[in-house]
Amino acid sequence: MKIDFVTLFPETVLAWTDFSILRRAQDAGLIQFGAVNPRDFAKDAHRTVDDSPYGGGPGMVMKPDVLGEALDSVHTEDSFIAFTDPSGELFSQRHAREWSKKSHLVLVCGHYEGIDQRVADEYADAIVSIGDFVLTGGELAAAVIADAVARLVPGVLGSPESLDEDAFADGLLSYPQYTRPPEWKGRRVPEVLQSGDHEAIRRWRRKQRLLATRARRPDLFAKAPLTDEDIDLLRER
Ligand code: JFT
Repeated sequence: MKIDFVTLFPETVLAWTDFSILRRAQDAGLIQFGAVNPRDFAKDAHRTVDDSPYGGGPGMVMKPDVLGEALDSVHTEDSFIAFTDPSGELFSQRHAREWSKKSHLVLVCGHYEGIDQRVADEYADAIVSIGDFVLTGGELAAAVIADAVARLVPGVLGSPESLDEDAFADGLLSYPQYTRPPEWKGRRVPEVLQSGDHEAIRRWRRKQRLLATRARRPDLFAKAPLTDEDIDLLRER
């Protein structure tokens, strides 16, 4: 799989894909990241990429001609082109799962007040926001999306079992994790995790996931399909 960013700040965005797990995934040939800079497609000596908005208002808007040429240089028939935008639909684990199956993902990061609407009208397969808060540009949002997608590409994570217990894998939050030492600042690791009783551990973890989801994310809990065992676990004291 290849993920290309269209961004005025290619080094900044690629810094987030070039360490740790995603660095190893690239070295192993599982995934490639690239970036094209719209400024390289500017037509004037000042390499202008933005202009003032029609109709007036604050700030600058990214020019469609320059951004269009940048996109034409990177996309193919097989590309899936996603724009980050604070007005986009909310990006979720469902998008991450779907997009991890694409052969070529192009993530368009705008800056300033935004991008001329005609660029998305012409090219966008999806327009997404990473959350209900406001950033200065699309770069951080695109890096977040690339990270969420790339870790789902087969082989990128060492063991595929670790995906099953991700928050959201089955609509529940994750259980709490502990490692040595068994006591720290007077706080003890739950006894059951040191018991070696794998069935008891499985039940404890499932219960923790149910309780955490009910307490912190009632929206997810309301949608979660509960088994008979789940009902029993929630009835226990
Ligand atoms: C912000 C963004 C996302 C996402 C793309 C582009 C320009 C700056 C801006 C800020 C406020 C209003 C434009 C972007 C985001 C998010 C994404 C751009 N800006 N208009 N902010 N917050 N969750 N995804 Cl292009």
